[in-house]
Amino acid sequence: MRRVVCPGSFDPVTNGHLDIISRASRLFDEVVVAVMINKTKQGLFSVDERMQLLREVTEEYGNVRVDSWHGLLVDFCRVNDIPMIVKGLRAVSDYEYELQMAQMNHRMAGVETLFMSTNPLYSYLSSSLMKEVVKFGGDVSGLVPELVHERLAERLRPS
Ligand code: COD
Repeated sequence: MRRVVCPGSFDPVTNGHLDIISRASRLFDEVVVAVMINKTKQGLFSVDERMQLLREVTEEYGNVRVDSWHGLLVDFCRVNDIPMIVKGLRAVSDYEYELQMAQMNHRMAGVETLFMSTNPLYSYLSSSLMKEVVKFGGDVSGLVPELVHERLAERLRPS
């Protein structure tokens, strides 16, 4: 079975993330979306909430599983028998850090990283930008799944 992991914080999932996950789901037998837990960073959504949102918006793909992990991504790969990481590259600014992580992950465990170029429709999206825009009353419809849009509005603009 050809299995890959799409790791991230997903606080919350955006259409940029989803574009990469859906394209990976067409190329591989199983895509595991891993919510990586960073205990030093307080997220807007809890890890369970992020996982639930991811499950609901990826359900239609049929071969996507959502999990979480605290620690090194390569250890998650080892435990789950995953040889490859799939990442989206938005811009040159992503490249340097992503290359560093890809090389370190290969050095530590022989895990490969596949970079997919971002859909230009979503190349400027990040979870932080979505949170900031919603917080100050802006509209992010079409940039995040509708369900995420609703949850962001509930959380950041409570009436
Ligand atoms: N278009 C396409 N792809 C996108 C977009 C977009 N608009 N936005 C994000 N992505 C992709 C990118 O590939 C990105 O890497 C991934 O989605 C996740 O994005 P975020 O913002 O949710 O998550 P990050 O960048 O905070 O995630 C970083 C990781 C958690 C993946 C990384 O820090 C990690 O692997 N940590 C685990 C600990 C570890 O192993 N550290 C050592 C690394 S060598």
